[in-house]
Amino acid sequence: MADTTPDTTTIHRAPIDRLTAWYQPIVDLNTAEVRGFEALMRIVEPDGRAHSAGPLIETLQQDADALVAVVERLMVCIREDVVPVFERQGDFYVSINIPPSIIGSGRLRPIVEALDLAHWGRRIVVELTERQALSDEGRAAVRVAREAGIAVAVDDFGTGHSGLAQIVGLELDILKIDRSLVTPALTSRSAARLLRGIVGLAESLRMRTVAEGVESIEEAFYLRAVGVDYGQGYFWSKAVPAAQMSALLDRGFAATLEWPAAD
Ligand code: G
Ligand code: MN
Repeated sequence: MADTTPDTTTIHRAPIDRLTAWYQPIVDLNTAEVRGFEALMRIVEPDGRAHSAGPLIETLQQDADALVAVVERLMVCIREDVVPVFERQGDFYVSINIPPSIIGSGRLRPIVEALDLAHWGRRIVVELTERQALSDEGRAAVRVAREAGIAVAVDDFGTGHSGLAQIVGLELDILKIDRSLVTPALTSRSAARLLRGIVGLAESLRMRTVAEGVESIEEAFYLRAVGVDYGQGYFWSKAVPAAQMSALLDRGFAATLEWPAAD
């Protein structure tokens, strides 16, 4: 009798091949220049509509080979979309979200080498969530990434219910402050103190700060005033297709440095 067991590799491969990276700008709060992009996976329909790849990737969590295929797809996008822009323009980076299990198990490095990305290491930043960074797997991933010359960012900082002391113990480059710490800081004195404390902590650890989920000019001005370095969020831009990256780098967001005049 013929074996009718579905081949899970082909089941998973088809949607993975339709994944593509879109890029959300990370903006210098002082100059309004674009300093980086976070690559976010999207599924683009034939009619051009794009939706998040989050739910698909969620279903693959237990399937290491499928996750590696997603990471491979992401790195191919980086190679095609971002390296030509790296070659043309200095001083910006791309950040990527990769499961720490894939990094720690040594399966990232061969992909990076096959795509000749190793020498761009300092301009490729791996984001690990606070929770991931503090797990055993996460610590191993931080070590492997740093050995490969890749920078590391803590994502969603403030949501991990973790000990600060442990974050301090890891050598990290960038602290991404979660939106849940940003929004209340404009209206609550204690939340504002907490935010200022985090900025001071990052400064003393020589970590750059990125505020996530910035949606209004009030938030952008406040974050600049308390010394946060960079911001990311709908206030400036959603993730855009690769073709728009160069224009954003050239143009920046200078208009957003001015408080709108009352009319
Ligand atoms: O935590 P992480 O950096 O992975 O989050 C990226 C996600 O945040 C993306 O799915 C993106 O669509 C979403 N996002 C980006 N900017 C904003 C914003 O300004 N507000 C909110 N609520 N979500 C945002
Ligand atoms: Mn992220």
